[in-house]
Amino acid sequence: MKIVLFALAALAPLASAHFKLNYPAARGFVEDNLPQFPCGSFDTPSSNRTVWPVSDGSISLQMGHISANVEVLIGFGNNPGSAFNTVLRKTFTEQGLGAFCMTSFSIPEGVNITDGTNATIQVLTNGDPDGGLYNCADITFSTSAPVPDAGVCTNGTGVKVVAATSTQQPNETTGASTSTSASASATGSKSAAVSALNAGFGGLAMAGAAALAIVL
Ligand SMILES: *[C@@H]1O[C@H](CO)[C@@H](O)[C@H](O)[C@H]1NC(C)=O
Ligand SMILES: *[C@@H]1O[C@H](CO)[C@@H](O)[C@H](O)[C@H]1NC(C)=O
Ligand SMILES: *[C@@H]1O[C@H](CO)[C@@H](O)[C@H](O)[C@H]1NC(C)=O
Ligand SMILES: *[C@@H]1O[C@H](CO)[C@@H](O)[C@H](O)[C@H]1NC(C)=O
Ligand SMILES: *[C@@H]1O[C@H](CO)[C@@H](O)[C@H](O)[C@H]1NC(C)=O
Ligand SMILES: [Cu+2]
Repeated sequence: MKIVLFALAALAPLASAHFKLNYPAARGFVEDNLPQFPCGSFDTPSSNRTVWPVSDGSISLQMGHISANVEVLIGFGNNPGSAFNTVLRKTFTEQGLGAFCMTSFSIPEGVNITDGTNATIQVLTNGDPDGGLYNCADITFSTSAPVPDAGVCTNGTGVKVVAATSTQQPNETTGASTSTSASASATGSKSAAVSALNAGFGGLAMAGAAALAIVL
């Protein structure tokens, strides 16, 4: 299995891209530091917060792995530190490379949000054999937040969401256990690998999926 993962990494240059939080704007982005809890090495809130809607918000990512688990948490206040205690979207599996925009966020019942409430969104993903990746965005809630510019919130061709095979947080699992191959074997079929092939991820990703299918 390890050998296959190394082969995948060698085949797919995008695999090193991990993931990127594009909207709301991340505190910062240093690719090599994404594994650093809680915010990919950016521990200080930005003074430049994105005004984000109280209902029907969206969060736009760039995905660099053919499959990754994703979870979205939030911490309220000016500086939640590492206390991202409220789940905005529980763990699911995303498949496909490129733009991925999650939509229809709303604040959980019982949380008291008013115009001007500050908070920080934490996006967790896996996708790497070593486990969790983190990126955070500082926001100010507003009932009159502007909609994101055209093109900010889109999905790439072949990007899709499926139920996660694990309910664990993405930083408690590795990409290897939740990859296309894992879900294919868990469901007792090759359907996930086949759909990856059909989704047109490109020759490199197809070669990787084919390698996994042969091992299985
Ligand atoms: C502040 O954030 C906005 C929206 O993300 C961005 O367009 C702008 O460049 C940022 N300004 C600074 C000084 O960081
Ligand atoms: C929210 O954060 C901004 C700085 O980013 C600050 O100016 C403002 O006072 C904060 N709002 C509250 C309610 O603390
Ligand atoms: C919600 O927060 C606002 C501002 O802090 C406060 O005035 C209001 O009483 C709170 N509402 C509830 C139901 O706690
Ligand atoms: C992107 O795809 C996901 C999963 O199907 C979907 O929930 C989301 O609404 C899509 N985003 C856009 C901008 O259509
Ligand atoms: C994973 O992230 C959650 C949410 O921020 C955090 O509570 C937990 O401690 C993290 N686990 C690890 C192993 O870092
Ligand atoms: Cu990665």
